[in-house]
Amino acid sequence: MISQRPEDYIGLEEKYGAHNYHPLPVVLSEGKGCYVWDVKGKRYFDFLSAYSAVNQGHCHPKIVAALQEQANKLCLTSRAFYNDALGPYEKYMHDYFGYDKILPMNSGAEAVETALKLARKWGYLKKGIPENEAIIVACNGNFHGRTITIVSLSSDSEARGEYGPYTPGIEVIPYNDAEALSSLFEEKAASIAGFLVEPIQGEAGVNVPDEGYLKQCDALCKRHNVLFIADEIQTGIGRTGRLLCCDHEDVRPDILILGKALSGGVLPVSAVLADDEVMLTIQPGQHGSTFGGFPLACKVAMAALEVVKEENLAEKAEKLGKIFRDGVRAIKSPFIRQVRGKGLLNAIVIAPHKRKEAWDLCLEMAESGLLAKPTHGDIIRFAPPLVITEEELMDAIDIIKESIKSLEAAQ
Ligand code: IF1
Repeated sequence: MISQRPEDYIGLEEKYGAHNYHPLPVVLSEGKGCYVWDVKGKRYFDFLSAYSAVNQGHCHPKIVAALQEQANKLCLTSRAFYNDALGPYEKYMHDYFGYDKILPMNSGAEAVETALKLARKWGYLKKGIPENEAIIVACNGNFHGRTITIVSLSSDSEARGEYGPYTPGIEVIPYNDAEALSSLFEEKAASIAGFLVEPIQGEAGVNVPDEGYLKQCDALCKRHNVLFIADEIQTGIGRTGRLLCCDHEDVRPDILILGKALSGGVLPVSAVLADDEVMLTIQPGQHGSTFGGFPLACKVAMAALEVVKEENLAEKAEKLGKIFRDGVRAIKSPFIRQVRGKGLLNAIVIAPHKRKEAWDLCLEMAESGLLAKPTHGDIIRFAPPLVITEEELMDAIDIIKESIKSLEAAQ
């Protein structure tokens, strides 16, 4: 179909696709750097970055070249055989992140599931938790993916409703409350294998915990022999101004979960990193995936990580994030209740005004050439590719300001 009518594409999705999303009415057809273009050729700033999977910018030439070169050589062998891409990739990841080993997967949810399986295995084989009694602790407001075990951890009725029966062996505590973790450990540490946490809760609305929270939780985990499991799928790979969000507090997770921008937004790549004591609890035949760590993903991920280093994307996110928050905070409006975030993972909490809400503001900004989407109700996440320039960022802030002012004016 070659059509420049958005409604033609929307109609096809409506008729032939599952209705598991409610997208903004924009039909995209091209992406480059921090920009995307719709089927009519209109250009937008992309301030969602596919939920932080496109940190390196759309269609980064170095990453696309790596994909093209490998795609013409060898795409997939399965793990039934060795190949000449996986070992070098695994060493690259060892050198880059400083863990003994990596278990490569595809989607973020698969990596989270893998981390939970590793934690339970370690709990039984190393910590001596009685079989089938291991507990995983998660936080209220979490988002770790969409599988049945992961939604069993969720406190969001939208994400978990009507998917029961739920996986047992789960405790959920308040986020940003080390005391709650301490009390649970006092009561049940002997059966707890792991504590799973997002260093910043993305979906919950860019919930930034108090300074020191991660450090306190890590210390509690060490004291009670519980694995500290960091889900850095959204906050990792430079997004919050450091390579990993845990780096802001010098916390080294026992299990590190990566995804999204590990791939440069080109194909699904995720990974679980851990040291031998944890990683080697899984023996041959006890876990795997057809595409996990396939040659295409290995080459793409190495290129994606090289770009992060070569273009100093974490440092850029740190600098530009401060400029973004200061710029938006300077917009005086009854719409803006709070501006929060770290690096280039930010959010505006919208106070509904004259019956106009976050969704209306997103439609207004789309009209003016900036794409962002509300997360829960009244919170809009702003997460551009980390390759955005300061000048482009200032232009984007102007669009946000103009959109807010035009909504204020509207009755
Ligand atoms: C959707 C949310 C964001 C994640 C963290 C694991 C995963 C995600 C911290 C799973 C995925 C995506 C999923 C996508 C929308 C988006 C999302 F709104 F769903 F919650 F970013 F906040 N851990 N997040 O953020 O990774 O299996 O998707 O590769 O499901 O609607 P995945």
